[in-house]
Amino acid sequence: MSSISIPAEFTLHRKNIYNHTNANQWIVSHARPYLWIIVMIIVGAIGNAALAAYVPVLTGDAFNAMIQLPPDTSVLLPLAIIIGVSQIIRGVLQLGRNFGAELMAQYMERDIRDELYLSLLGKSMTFHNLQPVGDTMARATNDVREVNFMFNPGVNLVVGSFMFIVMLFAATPRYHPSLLITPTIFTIIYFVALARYLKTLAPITDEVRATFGDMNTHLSESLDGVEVMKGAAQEGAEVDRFVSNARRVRDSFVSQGDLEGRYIAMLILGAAYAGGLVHALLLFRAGTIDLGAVIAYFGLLRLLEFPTFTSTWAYSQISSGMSSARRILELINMETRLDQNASGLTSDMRGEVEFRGVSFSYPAGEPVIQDVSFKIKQGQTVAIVGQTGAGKTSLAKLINRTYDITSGQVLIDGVDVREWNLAALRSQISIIEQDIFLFSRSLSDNIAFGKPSASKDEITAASVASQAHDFILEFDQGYATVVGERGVTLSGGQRQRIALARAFLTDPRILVLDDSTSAIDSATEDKIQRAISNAARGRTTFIITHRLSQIRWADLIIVMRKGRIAAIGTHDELMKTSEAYSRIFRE
Ligand code: M5T
Ligand code: MG
Repeated sequence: MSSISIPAEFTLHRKNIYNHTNANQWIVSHARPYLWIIVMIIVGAIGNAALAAYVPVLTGDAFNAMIQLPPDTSVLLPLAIIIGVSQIIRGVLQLGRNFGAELMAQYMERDIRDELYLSLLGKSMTFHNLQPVGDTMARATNDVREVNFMFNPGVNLVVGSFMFIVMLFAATPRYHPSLLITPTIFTIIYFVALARYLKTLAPITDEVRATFGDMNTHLSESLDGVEVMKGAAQEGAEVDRFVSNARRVRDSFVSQGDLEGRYIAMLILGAAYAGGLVHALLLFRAGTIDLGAVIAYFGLLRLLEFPTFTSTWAYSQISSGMSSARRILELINMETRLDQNASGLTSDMRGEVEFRGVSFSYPAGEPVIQDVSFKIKQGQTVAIVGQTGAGKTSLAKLINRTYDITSGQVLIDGVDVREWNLAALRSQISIIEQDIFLFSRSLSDNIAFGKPSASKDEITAASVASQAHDFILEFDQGYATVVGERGVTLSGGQRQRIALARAFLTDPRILVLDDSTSAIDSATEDKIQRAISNAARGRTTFIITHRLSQIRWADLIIVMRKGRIAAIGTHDELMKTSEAYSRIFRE
């Protein structure tokens, strides 16, 4: 149970992170810190069951006292008091058992959710690009919940009701050892039936959890793409797809219910009552036991009701919980290609970038970057141009190891990026993405995202430099305006300036600006232009752009075509040598 790092970009130093591939062991490891609660549950369950068995025993004694001649009524009051007091104590123990189980279930839910969340944050972009968000959400919410239910009511009732069987076995020999026959036969059939039931149940609960994940995937995708869907008037078709997914979830739930319904435990309970009573009466007729014993024994047999009743659904709760645990663990253990290289280089960057024969392809895809080589000095500004799909964005993402290259070398300050400590590498490189994501938090929080400790003045200064200050003040709430609330969404140009403000704050040595947005009015264009040249000052800057005004000023221009460098040089050189480049400017 040591805290071993799970395969992740960032080593997550936390307790409660386990290195397991087996879901049973994983759950046990998670339960181990709460041993004291388990003890509490077991003590509560034993006490509760023992006191439940005490009632029929006392009833039998009372009965015997009453039928003797003359009846001995003096024992009745003390017996009544003992029963009353014992049942109050039983209530307390039951409370302890239920409370312990609930506590445990909630602790487990929290720990597992923490572990899952941390592991998700630690995974590479390759993982996140391939893993559907809806399915991940289903695992992080519903499946984690199922693990909670597995402990309460699942394990709680299983432990509680098992103790009832134990107490039946403990109390019965008091009357006659042969009376154990019925409980023994019952228990054997009960566990055999249970084992078969659980075996058929496991694939069905797996199916229930999986179809639920699929439904969620579809739901989250259609909500993400709701604009596209409405634009194409495809609501009808999407609803149909959703309904068919929902039907599959329903079908799998129904087959689970069907199986639960056919479980024979209730039937064998009836048989046990009948068999046990006949047996006791035979012993009575033979004079082996007295009438009080018959009454007490029949009362004791009724202890089987609790395990029978709970077994129809408490075990399927555990089965669901284990299916969910397997799904969560599967997600946690999904491999990520990057490693954080904790012992790698952590020094301050100067910002020299070199590509040496770099090729790259997305997993199971065609190469999107092929044999790219170039070298950039510290502080230079580089423009990357080329048609859509030429690989500009992909190229930029190789610099901070969002993706790892397939072959060749990317060097920063002469050191292969894979030799750098990943956190050091990424914290000194800022990539402003093509579509800029803003969190549903205040504008100042969004700006300070990479540097939460930034003071108000720093945030304002960064916004002024990135030309965002003016439009931010136009909002009623200014910097406190929450994005995504009350209709506040930002335009592409505004988002870009927020992102630039972020970059000013973190002050990276290398800045990559993926600015493929084209049409912007000239006033804004001018502002963004000014913001960008502010940002480029004093650091190595890559600008991916279609804007001629930006290209012209670059120290170096890389023209990409189909993943390769079609031309490279300064504006003046390329105007002379590159037909493709000069054509851009003639159009
Ligand atoms: C280059 C493919 C894409 C294109 C090529 C992001 C991404 C891209 N691709 C994938 O297969 N998987 C991915 O996750 O790679 O794409 P790009 O680098 O995004 O091109 P670009 O930035 O030059 O284009 P644009 O439109 O942003 O100017 O074949 O299918
Ligand atoms: Mg792009």
